[in-house]
Amino acid sequence: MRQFFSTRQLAHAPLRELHNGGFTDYAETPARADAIRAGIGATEDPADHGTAAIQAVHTLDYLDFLQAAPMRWAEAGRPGDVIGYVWPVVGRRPLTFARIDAMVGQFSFDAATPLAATTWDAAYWSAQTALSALDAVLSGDKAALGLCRPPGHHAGADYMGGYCYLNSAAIVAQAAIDAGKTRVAILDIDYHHGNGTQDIFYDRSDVFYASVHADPLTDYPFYWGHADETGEGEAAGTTLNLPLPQGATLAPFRQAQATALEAIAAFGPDLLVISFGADTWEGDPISHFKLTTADYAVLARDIAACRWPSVILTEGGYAVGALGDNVASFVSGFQS
Ligand code: Q9C
Ligand code: ZN
Repeated sequence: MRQFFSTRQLAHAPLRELHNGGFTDYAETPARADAIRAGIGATEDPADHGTAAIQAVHTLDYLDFLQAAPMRWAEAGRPGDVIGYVWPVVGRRPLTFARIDAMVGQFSFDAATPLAATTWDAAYWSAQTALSALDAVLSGDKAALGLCRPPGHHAGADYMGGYCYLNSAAIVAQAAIDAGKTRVAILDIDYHHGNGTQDIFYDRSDVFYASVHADPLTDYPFYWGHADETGEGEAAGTTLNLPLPQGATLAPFRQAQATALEAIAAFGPDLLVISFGADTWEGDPISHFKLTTADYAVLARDIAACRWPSVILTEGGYAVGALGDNVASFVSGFQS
């Protein structure tokens, strides 16, 4: 399987995040990418597809914000990375702010996603990595892997959050549609619900979003990913959320994934995008499922058996010591 990664994705390296009431070491580290590379072997540099595919998903004012905010933060005399402290809960209006603190609240939904001068380039190349994996599949490969770090599935059209800035899965799904695919499915098996991906395609009947994740009543991102969120308007029924309780092992996870695959089969996709997070692993430091390294090969074989051309993109996974083996296990299941 062709695998893509750019070393430019490593420069994004926030130090701290606001976690459960205090600042802690940032969990989404460059070492995660190094660990995955050590596990999966050689990767190819992605091609530069430019910004068109990114702009097909994200708004121009949000993309301007991602690039300019670190400079504005420094101009405001603030130390460290851009991080918000106030959010427009009641409803976001398209107001234009000059003050950085107002801007960051307007374009984010949590305080766990610091933005530095190095972030834009890393997120840009993470998206290019995903687009190169799509190219491989569009040119006939059964599957390809994008090592997407920083991850993407919490980022919406005009907001960052959950360590995510540009939504690579959404960018790939939209690029596939723009390349002539008529129906694209996204299977999200990160521990956390991919609220950004869901939001981007919530009213789109040509993109099916299915997610297996920790019940948002107990786990981040809390406000999205509940079973009664199923899509809106003509897209009603094209979002499927399958929350599981903390402690879930392979058996319930595999059963939920099978439910997702059946729904995707009924939808009839031309292409599958997989948001793969290894934060479902039993030893993950911020998550609470109980999957083993060997379980990822089982899950991947179940998906590969459906025979949809598949673009695999990495999302979370914070047990750095096991991350390479976990991603390698998933890839091996796809190939066997
Ligand atoms: N107390 C991804 O896996 N922090 N993002 C949670 C829980 C944010 C995870 C804090 C977790 C984001 C891509
Ligand atoms: Zn996650």
